Amino acid sequence: MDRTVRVLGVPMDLGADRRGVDMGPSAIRYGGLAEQLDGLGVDCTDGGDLAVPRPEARDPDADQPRGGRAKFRRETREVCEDVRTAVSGTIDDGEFPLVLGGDHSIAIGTVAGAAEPDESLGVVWFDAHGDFNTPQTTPSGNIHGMSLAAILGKGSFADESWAHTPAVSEENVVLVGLRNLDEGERRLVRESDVTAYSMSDVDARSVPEVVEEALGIAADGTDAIHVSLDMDWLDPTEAPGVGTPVRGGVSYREAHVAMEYVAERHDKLRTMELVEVNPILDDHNQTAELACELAASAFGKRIL
Ligand code: NNH
Ligand code: MN
Ligand code: MN
Ligand code: MN
Repeated sequence: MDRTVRVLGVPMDLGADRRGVDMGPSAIRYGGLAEQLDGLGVDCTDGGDLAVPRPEARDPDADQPRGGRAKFRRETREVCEDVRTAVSGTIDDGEFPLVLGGDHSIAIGTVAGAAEPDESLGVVWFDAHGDFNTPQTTPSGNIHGMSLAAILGKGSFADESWAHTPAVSEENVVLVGLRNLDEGERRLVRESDVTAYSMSDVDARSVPEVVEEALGIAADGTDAIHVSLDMDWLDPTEAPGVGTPVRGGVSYREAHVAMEYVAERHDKLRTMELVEVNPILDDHNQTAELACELAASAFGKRIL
């Protein structure tokens, strides 16, 4: 890893029901992120945290899309526009943006910032969930369950230029490790041209095989790739500190192997984010520490 990593914290919890995920960036820093990267010889700077409004001070339904619900849409848009600016500025400075959430709605901003004009961007989305709801299908109104659909311009996101990023085409989007889909988003995933690997696929094959294929699809013909790691991708025994845990996730070692494959693609990797760490629900900061370790694997740490 020759580039300097710039850590960007986004203490965002407007996209999820459970408060606490806003403390994710602090917990990940406290979990030893800079030390892990320094130990690898990766230069690391800290860009600090972006400002996020407090939910109590806002009305979640103030600004709603037609025929649907997306709570705190206006605030999410403002935060994601700031994330976009911070990420694209980091890239312009020749550094590598490592974005810390916060809930997964921030991916809308990360991807918008990662996508240079006239380029194409592949995305690998490691998650128990599809994040493929639209304001029209969502059962919760929470934007963290819609972020990938937003990036792809599904439903009423088609008209929302802050969210829809045409540099990302479905053919180069891959979901890995799915095990919890709402009915409406399930249909959308199946009808779309994204590649989706469920946990059943991972079981039938293996993490190395599936992840290598996923990275290949994201990299195929694209200028760069973005890796989005929702910590609920892991089994809750390894990562209890997440807002919406789902049993049956990948193991500690499988997650590391996956990130080792990500490191093999460093020539193409443009941005990465670690999201959904909720220190209030965590056990002795174990999930945040694991996020740091996984970042180290993604930046080239090897056992031997
Ligand atoms: N699918 C649910 C929703 O739309 C939950 C999404 N929760 C996540 N996604 N953590 O990664 O609200
Ligand atoms: Mn730029
Ligand atoms: Mn997610
Ligand atoms: Mn998830």
